[in-house]
Amino acid sequence: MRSWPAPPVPSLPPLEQTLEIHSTPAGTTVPVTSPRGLASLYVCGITPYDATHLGHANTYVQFDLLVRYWRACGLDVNYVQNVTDIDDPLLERAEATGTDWRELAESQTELFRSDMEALRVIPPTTYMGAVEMIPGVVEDVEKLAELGIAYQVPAEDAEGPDYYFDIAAAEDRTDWRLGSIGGYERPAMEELFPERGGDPDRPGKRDPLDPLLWRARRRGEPHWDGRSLGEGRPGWHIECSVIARRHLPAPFTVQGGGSDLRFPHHEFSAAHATAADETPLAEHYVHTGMVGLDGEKMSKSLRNLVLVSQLTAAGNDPQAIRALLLSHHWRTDWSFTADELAAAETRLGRWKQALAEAPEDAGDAGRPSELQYSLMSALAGDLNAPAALDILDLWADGHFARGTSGTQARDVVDALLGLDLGV
Ligand code: 5CA
Ligand code: ZN
Repeated sequence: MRSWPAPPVPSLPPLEQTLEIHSTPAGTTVPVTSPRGLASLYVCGITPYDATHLGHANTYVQFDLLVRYWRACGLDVNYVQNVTDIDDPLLERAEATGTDWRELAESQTELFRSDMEALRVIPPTTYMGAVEMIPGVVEDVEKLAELGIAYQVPAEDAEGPDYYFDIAAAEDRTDWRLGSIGGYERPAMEELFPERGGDPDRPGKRDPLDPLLWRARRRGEPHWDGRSLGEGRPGWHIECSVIARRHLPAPFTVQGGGSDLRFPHHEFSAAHATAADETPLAEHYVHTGMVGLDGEKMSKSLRNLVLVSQLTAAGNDPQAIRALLLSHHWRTDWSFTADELAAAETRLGRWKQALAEAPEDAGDAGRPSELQYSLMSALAGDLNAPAALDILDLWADGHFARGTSGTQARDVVDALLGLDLGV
């Protein structure tokens, strides 16, 4: 699938740095290593039935920070992102609005692309829709069925059976354990499962938490050839498991998404992968905080969305939106306020002003500037963007004047934080 145009990223003088990041299964901050100069990332993409809200934007801007940091460390970054372009919520919205589901998905994906471009988010190396990956999903579900880790559940309203993942069988035969990725205890998982697309009460399941792998063709629903599985469409978690494993090394470095994906999504994507390949899906699982409005999580179902496109249409500078997002640590939950956006705009203005007044010194361009050292050390410790922005405030107050020229400052702020202070 087509992604979006890449923003220009200035190259910086090489400065090797370490990285520590908070990984959910570890429950703490852990060192991230990238042997052979390669780093690999999968971030769960949108379900395109509504446009980009600030929560989505936050997730992708925060992972953009990771991509930019890795690149500044001289690493090659292989980044994959999916689009869940076939799933229940998309079909329900299409039905409710009398739209063709494909048109809905395409129009909302297009809006997402333009929002990402406006926010100067570096596009993934591979951008892939679930629909494009259906043959791979079929292959993996067939494999899981052969291994005895997937089983059939008869579906009254379909000609063939649905396929479910057998948690107990997977625990028996692999190193994966329920809860080992998302870090939840069983009671919490039982509460979250039905809230996040699960069907605990479906008759015929071996464990109420067993997730759907393949849904048999229903009347009026889109369907694809499933070979021995029969016609149907993919479950949600297997989609990301397959897309990631077909495009990234196993295990890849970081699996990312919002904290709402800790369970069931990342728990089961990882379980499916381990069951199919006997290899963990990823080394680290990184979950961004939830952005809310008036104390509630911003979500399509609650209809309390602040859309990036609305903010920009109302005249807000996308760079101020980006600065607002980065002023919150990626791991914290927070709520949007117009006052904070206005404050971010003022702060951005100060940085631009400082750049316009910064001295030029062409002689030192080949060496890392003082500002580059400081920003990269802030990011090395759990990608601390708020600390990086505080450093920019200090720079604007003249603290790095001797060790950093205007050109160096502009390049380093652009390359690491994705903010172009020159315009
Ligand atoms: N398509 C699936 C992932 S495979 C999905 O969750 N789509 S989504 O459109 O609902 O969300 C897209 C991304 O934004 C996910 O990584 C999700 O965790 C994140 N996200 C959703 N709502 C918020 C929010 N309120 N705050 C922060 N991140 C959010
Ligand atoms: Zn996903």
